Amino acid sequence: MSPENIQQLAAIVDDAVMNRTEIDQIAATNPALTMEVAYQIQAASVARRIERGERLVGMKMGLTSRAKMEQMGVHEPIYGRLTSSMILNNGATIQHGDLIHPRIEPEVAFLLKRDLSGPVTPAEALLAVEGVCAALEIIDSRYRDFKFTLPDVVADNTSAVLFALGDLVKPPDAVNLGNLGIVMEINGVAVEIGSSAAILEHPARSLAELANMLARRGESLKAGQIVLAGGATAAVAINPGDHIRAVVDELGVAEVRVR
Ligand code: OOG
Ligand code: MG
Repeated sequence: MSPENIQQLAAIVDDAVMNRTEIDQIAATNPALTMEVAYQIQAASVARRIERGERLVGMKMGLTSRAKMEQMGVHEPIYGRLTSSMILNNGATIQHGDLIHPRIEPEVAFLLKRDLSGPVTPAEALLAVEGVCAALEIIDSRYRDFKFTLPDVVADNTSAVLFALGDLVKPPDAVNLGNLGIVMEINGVAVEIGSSAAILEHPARSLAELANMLARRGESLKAGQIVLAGGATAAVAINPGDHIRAVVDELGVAEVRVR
């Protein structure tokens, strides 16, 4: 695909982000949309956000749990980029009307103290981690009916829109990171129950896989960045009036309210 085409498709997804409008899947009309091209479109669309003054604050993994893969019908981990405009304070209230068809999922986040370049093992990846915390990610695919192919969702920055981190940050070796119970509650009712073990069997594997996928494209993680390891359960649609809490064993709570 030509650089002009990549820029054009990046503008289409970026405009959909800005205008909160649904678009048709781009793979359907662009047979040349390989995964490689999809990551180039993602990078170009996020570059437009950076030009508007946003900062890159980290990266996210997606489709790292069986629950998420089955929900979306897509079966390979992917990554996306997190910018400063996506960060919510823990407990923040968001406006449902500002989003298209938002869903929420409980996650575990890493805060990096060192640069991290693949190839690395999960154990090596953990040495770059300062702390881990509970997180909630709100995803809002720009595609009609939240339906997409793998290259589509990569081009759409893996549906990223907003996320909140819990207040409690612990060193990774201070918690049983490979098997933390996770409950997502909406208005006091447990709607999803899972474990950090669902995230590629251990969240450190997700972090290492991210570094390794980035290395194949000549990129790396940087000290100070946030990494979302991927939803541990299926994502759930949110509605005005909802109060959502991700309660993670040993790591406390990340929460968001919807107006
Ligand atoms: C793609 C984003 C997946 C996760 O944690 O698995 C994701 C989607 O489901 O729309 O963020
Ligand atoms: Mg996610």
